[in-house]
Amino acid sequence: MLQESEEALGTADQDGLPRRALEVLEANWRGASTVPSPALYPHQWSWDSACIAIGYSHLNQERAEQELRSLFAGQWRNGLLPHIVFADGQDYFPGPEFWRTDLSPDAPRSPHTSGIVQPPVHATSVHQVYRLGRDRARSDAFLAELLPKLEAWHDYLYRERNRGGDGLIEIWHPWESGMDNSPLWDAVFARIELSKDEVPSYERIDRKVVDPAGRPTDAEYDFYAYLVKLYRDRSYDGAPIAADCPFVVHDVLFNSLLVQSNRDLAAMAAVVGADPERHERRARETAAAIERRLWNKDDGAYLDRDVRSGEWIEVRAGSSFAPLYAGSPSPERAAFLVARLKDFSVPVEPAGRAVPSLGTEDPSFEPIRYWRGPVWPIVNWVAYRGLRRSGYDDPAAELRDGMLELVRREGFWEHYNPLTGQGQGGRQFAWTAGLMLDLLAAQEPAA
Ligand code: 9WN
Repeated sequence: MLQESEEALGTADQDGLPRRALEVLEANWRGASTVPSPALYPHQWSWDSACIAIGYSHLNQERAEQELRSLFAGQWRNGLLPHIVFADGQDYFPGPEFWRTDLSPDAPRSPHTSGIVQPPVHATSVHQVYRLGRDRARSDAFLAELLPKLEAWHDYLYRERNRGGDGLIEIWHPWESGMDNSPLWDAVFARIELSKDEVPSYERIDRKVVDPAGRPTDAEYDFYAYLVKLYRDRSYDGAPIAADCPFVVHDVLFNSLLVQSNRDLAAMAAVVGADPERHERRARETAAAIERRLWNKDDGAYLDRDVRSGEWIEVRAGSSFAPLYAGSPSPERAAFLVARLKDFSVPVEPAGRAVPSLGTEDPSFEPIRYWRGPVWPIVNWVAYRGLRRSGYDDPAAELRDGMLELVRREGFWEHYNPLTGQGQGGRQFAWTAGLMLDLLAAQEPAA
């Protein structure tokens, strides 16, 4: 299959990158789903799995479908798609005993899951897996099975997280953004007074597994744990959490991914003869709300907003270019953003560029510490697709070449140092492999 896959991607000259990516995915495969990285993250993560399936969509239909099926096995009765589906007996904080999602009547009894969400890239993933599937009968069955689950997932977001009713969806935990300790959240945390007795006791495992210099701080983990306790104390009931949660954010990346997922959902609904209108309308509404409420004209940037304080979050993160991916900016705004992206990105020798998670000139920039500077594959994949959809093929190719160069040189790491290119964080990282397979496929001229 490997040789076949290199031929399928037309990339046999890529220093064996497709084969090396597939080896990582194979090593992290646990029979029905893939762990992000063996020691650090020994369970299934939501947006990681969507990206892994995107990678597999080019090469292994069965695996791609199984990855998504396993994830949706953890879906709640109210549609919530949890950010972690737990495997039994693995060390990770916070595990099922900390989440206690059994307190919610909506959570499944099995498998155990977390009680929050991650960025909604799933409909896009399912659609790609469906489109590229070679066994069409199998693809049709997969679509029929996943479509109602995806609809329930989006219905959950538009029902429970749409406070203003205008289609801008809110997140309730930094982990829901997927960008745990980004400086985006510093001002939100600074507003919350946290006394020691509000923080439940817990023990971190991550720092024993990878270099602590690349991980969030203890003070940040106190907030993470405190917020989980807040949900737990409300039995994961949406209304009291919406009323009491001090962390409520309109995030640019989350909403941008959702716009495209709505479009993909609409396209899939049309395939089975269902009405796509609800999904098309949501795509339009959320895109319009991004333009109206997250574009800061004084800064000339898309910025997150702290819903509780009503203030802008004045941090330019790598994720702030995501509206290009959503296709929501006007051509003028897109051109402006593309010019900014060029300055924001860093060179990767010998040829290519990469988008760091935070601008290197930002006073909070740290090249090693997780979401405070390092280059993350997902941020670059979103920027790559955004440039492509907006017609900027050359800068898109530069990002693709930059990412592939980092991986070729260093291997499949969780993230990369934007100043040196060094691989960092967790090793043998699955969604890095998945997204690189997608970028490799994108090198092929359109058929
Ligand atoms: C918490 C699995 C996940 C990614 C996130 C990344 C990190 C978890 C953690 O790892 O978050 O969900 O324990 O730090 O920030 O984007 O999905 O790879």
